[in-house]
Amino acid sequence: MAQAATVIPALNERPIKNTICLFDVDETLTPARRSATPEMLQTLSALRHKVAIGFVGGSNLVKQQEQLGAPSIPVTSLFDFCFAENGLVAYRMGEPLASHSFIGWLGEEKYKKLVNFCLRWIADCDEVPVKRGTFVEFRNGMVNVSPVGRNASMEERAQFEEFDNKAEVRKRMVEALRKEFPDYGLTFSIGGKISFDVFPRGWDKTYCLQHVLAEKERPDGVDYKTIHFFGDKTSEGGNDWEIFSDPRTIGHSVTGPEDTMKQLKEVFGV
Ligand code: M1P
Repeated sequence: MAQAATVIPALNERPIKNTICLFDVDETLTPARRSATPEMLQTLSALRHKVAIGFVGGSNLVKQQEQLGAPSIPVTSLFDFCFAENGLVAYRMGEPLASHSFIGWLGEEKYKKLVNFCLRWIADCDEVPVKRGTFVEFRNGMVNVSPVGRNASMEERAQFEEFDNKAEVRKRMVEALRKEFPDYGLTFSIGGKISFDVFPRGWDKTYCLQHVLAEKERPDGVDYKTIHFFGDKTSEGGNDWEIFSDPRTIGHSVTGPEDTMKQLKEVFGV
């Protein structure tokens, strides 16, 4: 993919005009928290010769670099558009775009109350099988909250996921947060396996579309009239739902990376 990236056509010279494909990351391009396969990277490279491509993930760019890039290959060189944290952190052709911050939007006082409530709730929740570290991960565009902690190992992640499928700790915690902070204007989104994301209403994955649609304002910019989105959490309540069902996109629901490749072959012949 890195070699092919050096010869890709300019955005306004891609053979299939005015078209972009956006992808969720976990369980769409890669298994959750794991790396993309060489086959997937090859498919994306072939696709990039036909249309513009981008990813839009809830995680931060560091994790997307680990999953999609390589030590010597920046992920920002592999996609035309990289939208980390739902597009709150955005790169276009390797260059950063303007970003907005969660803390700037919410303010320190409200943020402190929110975090204190989360930490108390987790401390009082005895049923979680094990607790590790980093129960609240502060990101630029959101906060990620995990009752087991983001330091959990792969095995502990799987254990928590199985436990939470029955216990619904995250679901109950989100209900408690909604009740406690009804006037904060926040969305709570259970998109992964051990955590949930907290961000201002509207800062879901549709946030990234403003960057895509702003392309036409650039000199020689492309007016993206066809925006495909591929994701696995496309049912209502999933963190792909809003962008999947947005009238500006054509949504594709996938069951995993293999299915994404299958659908790309059907639609684009790559
Ligand atoms: O991309 C989906 C989610 O992936 C992670 O969730 P978890 O660690 O719970 O599986 C997080 O990075 C989360 O922010 C993200 O939405």
